[in-house]
Amino acid sequence: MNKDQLAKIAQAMVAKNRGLLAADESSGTIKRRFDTIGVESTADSRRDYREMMFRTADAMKNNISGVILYDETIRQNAKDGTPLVKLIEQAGSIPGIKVDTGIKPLPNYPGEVYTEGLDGLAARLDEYYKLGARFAKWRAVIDIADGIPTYACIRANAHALARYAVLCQHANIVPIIEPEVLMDGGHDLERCYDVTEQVLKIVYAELYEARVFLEGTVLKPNMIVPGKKCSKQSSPEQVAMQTIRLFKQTVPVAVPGIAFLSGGQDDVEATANLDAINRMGALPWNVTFSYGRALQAAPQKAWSGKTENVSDAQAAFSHRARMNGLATTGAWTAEQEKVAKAA
Ligand code: 5MM
Repeated sequence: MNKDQLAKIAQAMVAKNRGLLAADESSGTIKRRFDTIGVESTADSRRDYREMMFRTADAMKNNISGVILYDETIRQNAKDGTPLVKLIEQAGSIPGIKVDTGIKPLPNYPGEVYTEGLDGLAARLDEYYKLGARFAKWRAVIDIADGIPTYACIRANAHALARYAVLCQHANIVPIIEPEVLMDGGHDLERCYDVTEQVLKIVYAELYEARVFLEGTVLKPNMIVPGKKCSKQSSPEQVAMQTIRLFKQTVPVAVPGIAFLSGGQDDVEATANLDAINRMGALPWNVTFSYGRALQAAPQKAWSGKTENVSDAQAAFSHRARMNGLATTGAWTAEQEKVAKAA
């Protein structure tokens, strides 16, 4: 294990003004996204769409520190034959790879799920390293509802995250630790706080027991937000205050950075919340984004599968990447969104 290399990559992933593009939608998820814009999901259409983003020079150079790829994408070439991984590297961004194989129902625990993918992972990581991946992602999913999550579910998922992290580091790949507490329900902000607190405490206990090198990791958590169906929604300042209050109690300062997921927040909301978090004063970690939907919704719609829409789609991607880049230093304002729209 090369600890210096791991620490250097982890720091680069969370550098100021930049963040991660989560483009690792599995085939089922990208098909659902394409269905909404009337595009058939084929290997070529998925390639064209992702190539459009990776060739958005200003966004990739200035605001995207790394891209999380799916197994199919890390092996694909652009239309002109250049490997997609090379496009990312040429822009000065870091290629990464999703290595979990998805969620399955957790036996004996109705309504709860467990993330799979540890079998054969060491060999897959060695191959991904050769293909250019320098970091990886594994997502654990924790739902909130009556009687859940259970301790058993959190513990099983945290244990898998720790096993994955160790294997990554032995392959010289930085593990992104993603324990996502879903925001789908009707729960309030306080309940999100309590569940995320339990999850983060158990995750860091498991990482400690597995002897994970924390300086060579990046945390990808949810923000502390009320469920989407909760009648009482929160302002960015409330979200920021509770998120930072909790993270100061649960995330060791040895962790170089926190890259939030958007989790179903709309794109401007995800930017405003990240910005408010970065206005909370000096923080012990760099705090940035690892957004999927909140970075891609606008360019996806603008693209809609048509070559003639590529420059509009790239402009939309560029804009969202720049807004989120500003939010990593607390320099975003709602005004900048309006100015860009008017232009
Ligand atoms: C891009 O979506 C990722 C892959 O999801 P599936 O395995 O379900 O296809 C997802 O893990 C994503 O990286 C995170 O949830 C963050 O994305 P959002 O859209 O929540 O920012």
